[in-house]
Amino acid sequence: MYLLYNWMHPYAAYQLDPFAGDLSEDYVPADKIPAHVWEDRAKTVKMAFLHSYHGYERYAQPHDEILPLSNGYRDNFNGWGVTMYDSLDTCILMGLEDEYARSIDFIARTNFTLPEGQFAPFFETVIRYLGGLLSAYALKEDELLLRRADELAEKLDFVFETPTGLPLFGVNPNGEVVGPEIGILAEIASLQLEYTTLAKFTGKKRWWDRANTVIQALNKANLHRTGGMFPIRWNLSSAQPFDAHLSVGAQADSTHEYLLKQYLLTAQTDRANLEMYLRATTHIITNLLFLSPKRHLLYVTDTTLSTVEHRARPTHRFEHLSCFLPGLLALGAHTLPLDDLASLGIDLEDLGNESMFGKAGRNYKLLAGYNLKKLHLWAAEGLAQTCWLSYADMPTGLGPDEMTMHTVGDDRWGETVDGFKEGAGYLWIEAIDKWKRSGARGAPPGVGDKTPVIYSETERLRGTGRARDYALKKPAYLLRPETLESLYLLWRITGDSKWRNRGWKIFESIERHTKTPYGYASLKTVEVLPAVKDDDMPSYFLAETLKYLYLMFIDQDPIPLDRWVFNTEAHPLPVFSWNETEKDIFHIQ
Ligand code: DMJ
Repeated sequence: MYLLYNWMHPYAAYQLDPFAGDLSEDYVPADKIPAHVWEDRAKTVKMAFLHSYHGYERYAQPHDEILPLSNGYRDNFNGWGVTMYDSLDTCILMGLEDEYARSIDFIARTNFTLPEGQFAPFFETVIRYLGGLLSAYALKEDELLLRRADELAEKLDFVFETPTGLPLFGVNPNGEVVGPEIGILAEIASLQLEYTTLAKFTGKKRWWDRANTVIQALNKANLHRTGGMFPIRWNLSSAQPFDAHLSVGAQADSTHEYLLKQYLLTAQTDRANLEMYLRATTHIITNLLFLSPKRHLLYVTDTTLSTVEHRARPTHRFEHLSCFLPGLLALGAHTLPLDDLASLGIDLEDLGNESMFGKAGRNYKLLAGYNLKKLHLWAAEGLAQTCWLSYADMPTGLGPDEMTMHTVGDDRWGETVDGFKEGAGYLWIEAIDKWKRSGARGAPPGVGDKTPVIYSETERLRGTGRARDYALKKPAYLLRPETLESLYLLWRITGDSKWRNRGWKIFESIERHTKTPYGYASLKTVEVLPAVKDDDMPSYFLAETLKYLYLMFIDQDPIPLDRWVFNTEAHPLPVFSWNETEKDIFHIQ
């Protein structure tokens, strides 16, 4: 046992794991760490979960979230106890029977109503409540959970009463709805996994129809201006894009994520989703990935289309939310025959030719000449490396919510840039092309380990540090899961234990800097020691952050990636087996 805890008082006596080393190097190579140490690490994460869940139960239940500094509570997601619903499957996976049993009592009594004039946000309610119930049902087969999931979907169903079937922002279970005519991508189209699973479990085809209507409408829209990728804003009356703002971060992320995952959930039969995923990733890889000038950090940013010049401009923002992308790309590279799309009858060039997407069509041709499996995996590793460094570069060991990446000059996308010389900003795909042509071997630019850069206090105070290649735009640490989610997937997929060890280092920083007597708290900034806490512990910390950590450290994998698909709130849902019931409900081409 390498960790010393005072179990009676979980806030006290935390001692560093001697195998972890410091943040800058793999002190003890991760694969030399004995299995029993990983077991102990998993147990420590379980203790962290219990600490925060007990704090919630004691001071906040049946409200939504605990305020971990003041031991107060808040009702920010309908007031039905979102932390409880979001934590159900984590309790099951960790074997916490008592906690699970106590929450079931509450769940049986939730009435899913709201006072007049208040509205449940459709997206958040689906990913947290519905996703939580369905996942717990899949793991535990307790009929109550499915009944409640079905009831909840009935109460939300009014949101679909739009001319196109794209959902409105919010709903009161009494039938009132609310929301602008222009909807947000992540909010209107991150329902496929939950509604498909609900249809499968209940045998009600209408739930599948709800989700399929949405994604088919998006699939038929005119995506000429965005090269086949879905932009953020959509007109709910016409089901056409309202802007050409492209992102994998806030307001967009989970819709792109669900394209691959819906294909996997349906046992690789929902081909329309696979094609949409290939279009999205082709555009992301050729247009949204950049390298920073000095350290060659690979990052993904968002682009807007200038109405005057009709050219896409990168913002060079890099959001923590986007750090799910490396994990998704790795999952795609692991599960799809990306190096042999012909075996699926798919030709990348045909998926996005110039007649469909104008100039952007050329990118499909360009990527068709690559080994896509390798390319996606390189992108995954390079992006995960940058996400990890955004933690390792900080004195707290925790990553900021948003960075602005340094660039040199006005390096607009699509312009040819000039090689690898120091200071040249360039698009990643151009750098890879040059790397390929030069006959170089090994990992391409942006992929591979790099040394963390921690600024001195003087550099921080004077703002003189340039070596990191980025500035902090939103310095807060919000206990988010995305980086750990990607480290977890990369560990499971590549088997390289450096990802697992980095997960542990992040956990140590969480433990050291965010723990309070009642739970764990977000930080106002990742750059200042001693860390300054905020009175906030989002439910996703229990649903996602701690779950991915736990799954990363346990030896047996209870959620194999070929049998389960995680929804965007980390609730695992089972892949189809195509039994008779499933065949009756779904007619997927
Ligand atoms: C989670 O609620 C989900 O992962 C969502 O898709 C986006 N962000 C938060 C956590 O950061």
